[in-house]
Amino acid sequence: MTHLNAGHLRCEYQENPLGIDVLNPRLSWRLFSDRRGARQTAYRIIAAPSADDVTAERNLIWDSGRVESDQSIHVVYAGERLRSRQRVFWRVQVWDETGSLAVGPIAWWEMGLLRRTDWSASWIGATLVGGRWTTIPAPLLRRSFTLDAPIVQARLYITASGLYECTINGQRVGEDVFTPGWTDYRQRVQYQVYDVTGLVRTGENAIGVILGDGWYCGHVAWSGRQQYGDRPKLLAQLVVTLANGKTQTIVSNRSWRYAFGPILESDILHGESYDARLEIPGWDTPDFDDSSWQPVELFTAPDIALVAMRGPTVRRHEELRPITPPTAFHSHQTTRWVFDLGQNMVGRVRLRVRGPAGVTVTIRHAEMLNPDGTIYTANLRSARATDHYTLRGDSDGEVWEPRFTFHGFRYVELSGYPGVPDMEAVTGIVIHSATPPTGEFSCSDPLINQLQHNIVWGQKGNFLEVPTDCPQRDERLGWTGDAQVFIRTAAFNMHVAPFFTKWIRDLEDAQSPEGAYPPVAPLAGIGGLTDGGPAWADAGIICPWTIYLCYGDTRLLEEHYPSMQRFVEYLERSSRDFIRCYEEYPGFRGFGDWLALDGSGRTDGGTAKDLIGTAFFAHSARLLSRIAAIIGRSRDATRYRRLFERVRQAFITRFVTGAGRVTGETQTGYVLALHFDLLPPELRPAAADALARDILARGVHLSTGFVGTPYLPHVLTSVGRLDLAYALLLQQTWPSWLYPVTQGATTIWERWDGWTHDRGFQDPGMNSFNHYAYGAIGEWLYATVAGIDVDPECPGYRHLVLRPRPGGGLTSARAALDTMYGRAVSDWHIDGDRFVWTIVVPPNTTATAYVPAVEGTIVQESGRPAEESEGVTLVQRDEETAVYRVASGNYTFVAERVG
Ligand code: RAM
Repeated sequence: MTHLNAGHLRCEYQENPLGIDVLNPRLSWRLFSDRRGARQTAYRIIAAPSADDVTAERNLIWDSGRVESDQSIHVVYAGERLRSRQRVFWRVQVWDETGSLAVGPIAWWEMGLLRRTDWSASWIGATLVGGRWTTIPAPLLRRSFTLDAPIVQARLYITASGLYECTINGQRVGEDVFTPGWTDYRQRVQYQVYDVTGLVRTGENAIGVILGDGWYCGHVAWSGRQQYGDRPKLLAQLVVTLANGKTQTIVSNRSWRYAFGPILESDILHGESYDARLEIPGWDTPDFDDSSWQPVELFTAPDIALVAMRGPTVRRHEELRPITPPTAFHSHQTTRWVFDLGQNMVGRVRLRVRGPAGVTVTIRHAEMLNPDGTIYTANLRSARATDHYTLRGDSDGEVWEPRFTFHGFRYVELSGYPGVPDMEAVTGIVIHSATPPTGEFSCSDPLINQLQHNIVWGQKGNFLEVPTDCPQRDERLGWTGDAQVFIRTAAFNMHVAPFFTKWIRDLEDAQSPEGAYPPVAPLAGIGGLTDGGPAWADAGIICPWTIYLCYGDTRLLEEHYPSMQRFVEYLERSSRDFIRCYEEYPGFRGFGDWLALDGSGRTDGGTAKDLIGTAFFAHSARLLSRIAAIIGRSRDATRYRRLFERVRQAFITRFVTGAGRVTGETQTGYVLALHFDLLPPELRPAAADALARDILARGVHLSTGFVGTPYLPHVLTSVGRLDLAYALLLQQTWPSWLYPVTQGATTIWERWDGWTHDRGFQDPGMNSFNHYAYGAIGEWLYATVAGIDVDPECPGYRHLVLRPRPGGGLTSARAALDTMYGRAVSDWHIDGDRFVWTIVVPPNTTATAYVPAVEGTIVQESGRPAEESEGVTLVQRDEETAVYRVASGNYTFVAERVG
């Protein structure tokens, strides 16, 4: 009898991926067992051209043989060389420590088009180009085609410069939106692959594509349109395998025709205008007569990489309904109806309306309301964020949702609405990258639970194709600093490894020839700045490192290692005596401690830029040294370790007094010095005291910005001031995490004082109410309050550090996390004198469990002395904690004071 199961098969993080271009994909699986200590001792993987072949173990293209190993994630395929379009079926067999065998289900992956010559399609489009500030209608492209025999299978390989939405015989292909995604189109574009076997048929067929401007030629940030090219273009290749053994390929080429239809304008920042009277019924079906349409234009293929997707696509997710009936604002000309969806969200509105043909309903979007209840749009800057729908006049009503735009909003204003809209008139469609939820956090304090909710919604709203800063104004860029501070929190809330795998490549694409990483990736919309400066550019090291920690991904480190080296060498060259961004540095000295409130009104805070620069130089050098060691470059590891020591010494000499004071005496200065281990050990207590004093002197308030805030609670915890970390967390007056919560925020704000009860709105020139950076506190909630953390020596949660640190008067906290190995849980509550803690350690992992137990406390597990319990070994006991090594399984520890 075996209690072991194997399942959850993944290839390159994905379930049965269709269209990958990784030649030696990595395979992962999970073990399922209730038994304590369940772990893998050996595996065998077989792969074959069909599921039947796998079952019968014949025609194998790979048989790993039995491998004595506990590795169950990222096992590299080492079979026959993979070809374009090949589908591979695979299965894993797993042996556990009792010798039991489990056989997993059969999974597959399918290769995309690996060589340029696999593409016979041409780039096509329409004639209109518009201008830098002038938009164009969205062209419809189509052709009919005949399939001569019954169909076995059909695949669509498709991409665009711009955005596409494809239909075959009038039916939508897939559910993705904003495809093919955002990359630096001057260097690379992604294609998608769809199984369209069910959409094509023997005989006459039609394929239709609507092209949108998207990031390629629509407005990006405040820099106008046509950042990459002048108009949208399509590349599509439909490959149909017929029952007669032949393959028929339909490609985008000269034979297609185009026309303009109902989408008069569609722009990510400005919105979409749709005139339903201009719809062309049946345009994407075979019977349609397109003789009045224009032949498409043909374009030479751009000399860029055509790559399969690595990250998730963007999808439509949940739907939000108004929470109250709309409020009406009447003026002599029109009535404006304002709806409240109850949640600051990102996506768009589905409109329901009934009225005469030719009536136009205008939809505006806003995150906040003015004091008079009208919508507040000043913070959108130049983004119009307005959709228009002109009715066809259907007697039973019309439903419309825009295609190629998204907005950041909680409030929706309708004007021009015929009659009185009811609650059904508006539905919010939430849109973001398909990063499945992996984490849950909750505790006994409802305000902190709301904070966690706000962090998650900030992530949803800003993980749309790339990690952006904001989703509403004329910006929405992949700010590297923001991504770097939030990535760890993001990796708790959702499965973000593929999302960052893709974006880290964008970051490398954006690296300057000198080796600098930019402030935004993809690099667009911000003019010529190529060095993001301290804490922004360093995302190029911190992000791959964090994905390694959370998902055990060493390949990502290997792939980007040369780029990371170029960056650190750039820092060496551009610093002076190891001081980065020294005062006279001629280049960009960085954004400072962005939006900290200790800078006398300046947005870059009060912490010196050379201090921040040198601290991050040290940090990046040290991380690179660790990365080098992990991927087997021990000489480099030594070299970068020495570099770290030198930068550290320069930091001490330049910024630290003999009494442990850090120049400038800002909280962020102390936080960086302590967190990056830049101080002589004997000076740490003095520095920690100075930090604590400053917090207290401000009435238990932080003064940190984007750079210092994420590390602040960790630093306080590590220097023995958990009490202060909790006090800051629970602080309700601004600046604090909970102040916006007490003001009804449903997302994280860009600024501590985005709105205050005494001053109202901050400068509308930069005041987003959906900005995840300060949401980086989420990591501390999971890792310290609830107590689930990684062990850097055993990344990917192969060994978990379970260490809840109760405090702040909380009586319970719980976190759950879907790791690569399965679900981990840490769930504690205080019950009188008892600390009750339930943990789940996934199969094939181990954990170190720290039970808070002061001297004189006895610790039991499932009703017996913990150290006698199965799967539990006492490692250490001190005045505060009992530390156990724990095998996989479920446990309940109870610590109770005796006497
Ligand atoms: C603003 C945003 C963004 C930040 C940059 C420096 O555009 O606040 O989040 O990274 O400035």
